[in-house]
Amino acid sequence: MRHRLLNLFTKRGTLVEPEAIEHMLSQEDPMDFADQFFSNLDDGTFMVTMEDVLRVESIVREVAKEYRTSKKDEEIRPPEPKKVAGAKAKDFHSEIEIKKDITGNSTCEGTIKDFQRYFEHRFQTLGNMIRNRREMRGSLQISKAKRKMSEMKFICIVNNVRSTKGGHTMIEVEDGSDVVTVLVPNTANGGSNLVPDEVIGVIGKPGKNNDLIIAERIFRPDIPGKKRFSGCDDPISAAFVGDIHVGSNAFMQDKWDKFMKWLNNGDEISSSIKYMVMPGDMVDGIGIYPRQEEELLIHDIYEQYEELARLLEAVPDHIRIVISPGNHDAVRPAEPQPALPNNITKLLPSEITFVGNPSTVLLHGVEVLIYHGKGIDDFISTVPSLTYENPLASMIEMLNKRHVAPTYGGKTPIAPEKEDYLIIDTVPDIFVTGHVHWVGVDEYKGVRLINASAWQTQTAYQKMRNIDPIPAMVPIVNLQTGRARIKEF
Ligand code: D5M
Ligand code: FE
Ligand code: ZN
Repeated sequence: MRHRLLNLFTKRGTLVEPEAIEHMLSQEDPMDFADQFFSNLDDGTFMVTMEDVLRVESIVREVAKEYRTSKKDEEIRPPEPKKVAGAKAKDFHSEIEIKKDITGNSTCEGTIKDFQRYFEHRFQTLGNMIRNRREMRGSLQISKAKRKMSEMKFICIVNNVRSTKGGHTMIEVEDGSDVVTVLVPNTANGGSNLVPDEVIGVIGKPGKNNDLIIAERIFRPDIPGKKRFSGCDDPISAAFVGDIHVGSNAFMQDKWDKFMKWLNNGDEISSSIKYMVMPGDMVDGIGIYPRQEEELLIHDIYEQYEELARLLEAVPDHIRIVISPGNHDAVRPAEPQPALPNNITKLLPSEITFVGNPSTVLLHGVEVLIYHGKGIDDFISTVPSLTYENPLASMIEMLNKRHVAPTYGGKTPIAPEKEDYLIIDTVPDIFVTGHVHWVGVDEYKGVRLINASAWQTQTAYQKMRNIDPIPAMVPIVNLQTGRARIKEF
């Protein structure tokens, strides 16, 4: 049976993850399952993953369910009119499911053992993703690869990165078996944008001595193929509202009021909004940067959140709010950050869903990866081609490396939890960040990328650092179609 199944994939020229094959084999009728699977799979899928199988399986199940219920209904009563034309977000129930979140699962004490376990988990998880790439088949441990006289492949974690005078890159890497230096010529495929502590695959050949390897290709876990947007059935949308910075004297009250007015007596778009996702920096906080007190209007952290509560009361009741914290919020700065604590959330409207940073939530079944975006600061300071002018390019790097903040000891403080919650282990439909006070929407391999603007004008501190914000903008994504737009206030 396994053979027949594998043959099907070979005929289509598609690769398949071992896990996905096992799952198919566990079905009642694997060949029938495979037929249904292929008829629901995007053309051009290069590598079939477990995720693809589960996604198609759920589509098939939904269709079957719909077919069954519609059959039954016809016998009893005429079909109901479809709720689409003129339907508003308030006509639909909200469906929020938290898929991944550190909140309540934090165990780390920061011991040496914690660090070992943390990096071990990162290396295993991302290493397995890379191992599944056809090109990386036949990977060896570094200790064995070092002894090869011809082409070799291995999977490793990058210890450090430096540029050579000739414009090439020299990295030191390890995999638990050994450490080796790899020269990455500027012509090597995938060789740019290397950062410390990321997990990569290397294809290379021996250099002049056993302790140097010359890379020909560098592999990243990336997103194999293209994600199909798993749109919901209802004609609703989600708005992304970042970096409010309540308490700052640069908070834009007038623009916020304009936004609330539009939400309350709005047009077709505003009345389609069912969810408001808020990726951090809800308040300005206290003592976050030097001489911040000179730029504060509210000097008490609790009063800042009380003022936030007043602002959020203007949001129509049928809109469900999801809040995750940022580096200005009242929770530990080390990532993953747990959700805001009780003494803060009790000040805020009770229907809000509080999650950690980063976290993955399903809104009406649409998978949203929420990350404040502190990791963008590290990407920009370590990779020359990445800038604050286009932070979406840094988000693409995160998806490529399947990690939101790989570099330990940079600008982003990281807590070594048992598992690496900063890994992007499943491919989201929407990936949202804030932090850089910029706005934009884009798409990478089927994933909607959003940067969620801010509600703070340029502060004196930002002026000094040459940060020019694009505030008072609201990206909105239609959760049925995936279409994104930006509303300006
Ligand atoms: O971030 C506001 C802006 O400041 C945003 O564009 C990122 C930038 N920023 C914040 N921290 C740093 C560091 N450490 N280096 C460089 N740029 C930074 P906010 O989090 O609202 O203060
Ligand atoms: Fe901010
Ligand atoms: Zn921030």
